[in-house]
Amino acid sequence: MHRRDWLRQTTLGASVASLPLLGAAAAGAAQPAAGRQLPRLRILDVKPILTAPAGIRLVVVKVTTSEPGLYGLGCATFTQRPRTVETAVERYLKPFLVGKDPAPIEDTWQSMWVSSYWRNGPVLNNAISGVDMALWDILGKRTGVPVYQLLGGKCRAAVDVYRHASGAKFQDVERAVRGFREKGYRHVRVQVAVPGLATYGAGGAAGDAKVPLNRRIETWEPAAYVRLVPRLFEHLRKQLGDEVELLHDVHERVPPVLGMKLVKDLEQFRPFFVEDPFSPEDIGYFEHLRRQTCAPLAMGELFNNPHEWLNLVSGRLIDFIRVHLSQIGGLTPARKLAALCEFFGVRTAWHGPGDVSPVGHAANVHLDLAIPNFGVQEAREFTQAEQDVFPGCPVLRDGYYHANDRPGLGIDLNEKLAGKFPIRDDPPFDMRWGNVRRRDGTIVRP
Ligand code: GCO
Ligand code: MG
Repeated sequence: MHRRDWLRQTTLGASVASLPLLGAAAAGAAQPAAGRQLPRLRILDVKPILTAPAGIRLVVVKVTTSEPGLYGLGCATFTQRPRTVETAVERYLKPFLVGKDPAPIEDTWQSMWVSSYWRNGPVLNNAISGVDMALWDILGKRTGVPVYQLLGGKCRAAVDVYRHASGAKFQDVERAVRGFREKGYRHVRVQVAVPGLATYGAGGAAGDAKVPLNRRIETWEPAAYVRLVPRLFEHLRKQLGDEVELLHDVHERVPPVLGMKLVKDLEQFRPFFVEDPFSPEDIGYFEHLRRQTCAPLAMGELFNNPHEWLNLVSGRLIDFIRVHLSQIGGLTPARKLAALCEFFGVRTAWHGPGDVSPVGHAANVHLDLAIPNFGVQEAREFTQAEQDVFPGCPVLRDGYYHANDRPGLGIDLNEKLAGKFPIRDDPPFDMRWGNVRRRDGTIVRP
């Protein structure tokens, strides 16, 4: 075949599957036995399902195929803007995907990603993630293997996790850590409230309940917090010793230079990692911090765009990548991010609190099992209602998340029951995030 004919044929946009193998076929060479081809299926439906069995607004996507009973589930949870993701899936991805083959996952990801021209944002990435994870779930079910097997198989038997301990006083946090130790946990995140201030992860002074939610101010001041947290760690190391791994989340709530000071002051207490000392907008500070401390640094739950992690990872400026899988577009980009991190000594600690659906937690666990550079996984105990709505949730035992080794992601969805836990639209989201202010009224990054 002439090169010109080949180019004309390819540039005329023949679909991927119809491109002939160049040369070998033309040359009539003996063909190696073709691999077992998956029979061609069609995507029949792409449906966003919004539910809140634990009172947290969750979004999952169900992709149904032309094979009766064969469908996949994916997490698309952007809990602060769930209805926007619902619209992105329902009005844009569904008409774009119905009729297409669910098998070419990477090609489908790439075409969804560029289909909006503008890309790498939280709403569209979550919508894409819902479909992407569902396609991996379908492929696992079709091939009869768990998704971790499709990703290269297990590198470990189970996934080491961390839980959240918090309190108003040091003794409260200490008691909570002891509780987790007794249950077999080795890693515990510790947060303490700053008296009189609304403190991330530890409650503290809430806003005035008489004021309408959208104008209810929560007050925060960074200096008191930056003085208090090292004293918390000192107390915990004295009372609990060195065995327990202690983590802390600064949650980007302090001016960058105070974030640097806090990390340096915590170094002597051997934190497992200190998370989000800076906001994504201030990642330029990491190279300064890195030169001054070897306290392990974790970053990434707020990332949507590869530009946010490329320099941090390739510059070895962080030790743990914390992205929220659906906020970057799902399992397909996350497995590549994990591979990139491997080459720069960065380990994973995927985002895993309540606003990741149980399907998202299952995807986290499958990826955690299959990558050599796994660090730790943020975990939570699923409520009974969540376990009923999502049969097959990852199981917590002895401080580990365990996958159930069923085909696909191993998790299902009881749609009827999910309907019994509709998300709240009034208010449409947790408005605290935009209402945290300094005493002088200055808005604070939450
Ligand atoms: C964490 C996070 C969460 C976020 C929440 C936002 O480390 O788990 O910081 O607590 O604040 O996911 O909706
Ligand atoms: Mg965090």
